[in-house]
Amino acid sequence: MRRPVPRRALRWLLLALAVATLVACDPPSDGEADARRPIAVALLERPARVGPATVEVRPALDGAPVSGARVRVVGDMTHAGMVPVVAEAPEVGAGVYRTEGFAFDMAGDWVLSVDVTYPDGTERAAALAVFVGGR
Ligand SMILES: [Cu+2]
Repeated sequence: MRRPVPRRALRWLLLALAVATLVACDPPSDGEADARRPIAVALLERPARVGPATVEVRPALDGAPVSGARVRVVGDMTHAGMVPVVAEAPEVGAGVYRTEGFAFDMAGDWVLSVDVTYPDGTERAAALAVFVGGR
């Protein structure tokens, strides 16, 4: 006589199927690159020097500039023991965002991490490596 499949095994099978479905349908998770939503990041002052700096961010969606996003820039040095520099970047023109109050406080290698929250709530990130010279 055939043994019935235990209820517990069935439950696990359903759970595994549900997880597999979620993974298959998952859009890129927050912070991942997304071909539909490229984010251009530029440092306006070149060469980069210790002191105030302006980071310009231009998020796009399907080739069009995006207004009404929230943009935040975090500057980190590539060595340990530094406090990150954090600045909000308000929109200064249609789809153009610039940091306010951002400054490099030490010469060396920096990475600018940009977090963009699109008006639809989607979060994406971009990064720019910058060498900062002394004053
Ligand atoms: Cu440093």
